[in-house]
Amino acid sequence: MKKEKSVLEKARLSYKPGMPAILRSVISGLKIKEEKSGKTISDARQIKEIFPKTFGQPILKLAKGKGPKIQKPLSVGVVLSGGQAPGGHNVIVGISDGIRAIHPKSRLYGFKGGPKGIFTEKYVELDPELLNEYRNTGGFDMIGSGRDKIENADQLAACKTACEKLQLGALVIIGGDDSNTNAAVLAEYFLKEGVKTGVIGIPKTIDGDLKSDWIETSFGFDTACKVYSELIGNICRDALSARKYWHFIKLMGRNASHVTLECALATHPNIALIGEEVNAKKMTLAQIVEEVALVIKKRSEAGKFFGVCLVPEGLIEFIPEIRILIKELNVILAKHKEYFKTLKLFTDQQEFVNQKLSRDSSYVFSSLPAKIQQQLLYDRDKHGNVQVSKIETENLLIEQVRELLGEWAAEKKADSNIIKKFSTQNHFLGYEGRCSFPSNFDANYTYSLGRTASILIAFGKTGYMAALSGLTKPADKWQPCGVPLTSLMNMETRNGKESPVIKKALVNIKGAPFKAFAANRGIWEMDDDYVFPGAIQYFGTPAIADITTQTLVLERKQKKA
Ligand code: FBP
Repeated sequence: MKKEKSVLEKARLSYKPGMPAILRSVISGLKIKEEKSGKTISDARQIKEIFPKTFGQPILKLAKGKGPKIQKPLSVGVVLSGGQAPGGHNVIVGISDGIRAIHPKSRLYGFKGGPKGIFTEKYVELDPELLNEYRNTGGFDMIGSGRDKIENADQLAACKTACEKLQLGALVIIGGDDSNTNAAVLAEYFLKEGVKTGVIGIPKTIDGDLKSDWIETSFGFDTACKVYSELIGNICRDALSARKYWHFIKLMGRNASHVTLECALATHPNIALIGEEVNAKKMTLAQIVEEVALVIKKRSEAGKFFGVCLVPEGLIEFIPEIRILIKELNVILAKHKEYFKTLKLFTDQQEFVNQKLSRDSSYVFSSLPAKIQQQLLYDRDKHGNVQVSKIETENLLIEQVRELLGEWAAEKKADSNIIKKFSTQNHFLGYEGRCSFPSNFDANYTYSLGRTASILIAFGKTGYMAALSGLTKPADKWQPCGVPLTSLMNMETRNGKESPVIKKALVNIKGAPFKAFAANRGIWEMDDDYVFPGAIQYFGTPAIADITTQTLVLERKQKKA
């Protein structure tokens, strides 16, 4: 049965994504320039030891020149990994169009349900007709996604079998930092084993924390921030109209606070907490609570019993005492995984971890509300991360702020209205933004990433991430590149052991986006200077429909200066 399509979906299917002019050239008219050696971020010695074959590869830039004559069709596999991000389908469509432009008989296979699809050999052939149904759409439903890791010997060997059976010339892994770490591991393993499949990564995550000098942004960040900013703007206007609620809005972004920062720049809330600043200032939970309560007090003294406070979901891990607690819990839960599973009652779990935690952490743990304690004990994801989207940080803040305001009122440090009129609404904006139709920026970016990957594949590259630079320019001026995956890596403790991983790019508090925020937040605290971005525009003047994030614009400006 044919599925009903919305009016917008039908219109988006025929949108022609913008792409770098050079990607329109035939492959025989293209060459790859090697720019400079892609060094690792840090821990070069260990990374080189672990990745002897892919370490130290150069940065690649696509240029016009005499290119290869591809006589044989390409055979490529693709997998979506991790959380959804707008534009995933367009990457796949871009790869398909790209490899078919190189050779019309090329074939594309989609592994289903994430990396597990590779090692369990669950795949589907993606023909152009099927792909036409997904052009410029949101979601990952074409082939699904998953958070499985490709790390142990059996999984690596099973990937080898799958790729060899399908005679894949390349495998494209569309994912975040963890998934691209897997891509680096697989590329190295395939070279070591003499497998002919190259591995190419694509930078995906709404969190915006997979970036470097060469990877200007991850796809999905632009759209997700625009969706959240629209909703935050609407909430600001509601707060301003009703003048009776404080809205606490938790925003996705497992670690970094890029999403919160971008949404703050786009909407001017009264308060926006930035995890990286909390970390730099080594703020305790009590200090954060006091900072928020002071703004509420100042506004109430001006007769404003309403406001909007943005809370990044990763905040909790930036609070030094809680970060230490989480680290200890991660080790305890990894070490005693099987035993912990047998503890069915929360009180037993509480008692068990309290015995194992250090004295300080046990104190911090016990001082948290039971609900938060419970949420901190939820299963880690497949990469050993605490699932911050399940921790109700916004409610923790509301509870603790309410308590402090109550104390101030009781001690006559504040008018009693401060507590009487403290009425709150809590929100969590996360999943709402991950499967939206990609903005024009993301539709163009993802399609171009897919096309870039197809060129890297045709040139037989492996261990690279497809990238585009110059993203604040119109799409036809973007520069396609290849960035060595190992150049993005450092050593970190994961599941209690030192491992090579792609380093997360956190908010730089010396960077231009944070500085722009810090310069204005004092004004936004008291003045109701809210901005209402409205819904994403997919058609119309490029000045409205094609704009990208302030984060990208400010960062690029800073880089040029
Ligand atoms: P990726 O890093 O895989 O892109 O996922 C990011 C994210 O959307 C986070 O913002 C969020 O904390 C997490 O996924 C939620 O995970 P899940 O989809 O498993 O609930």
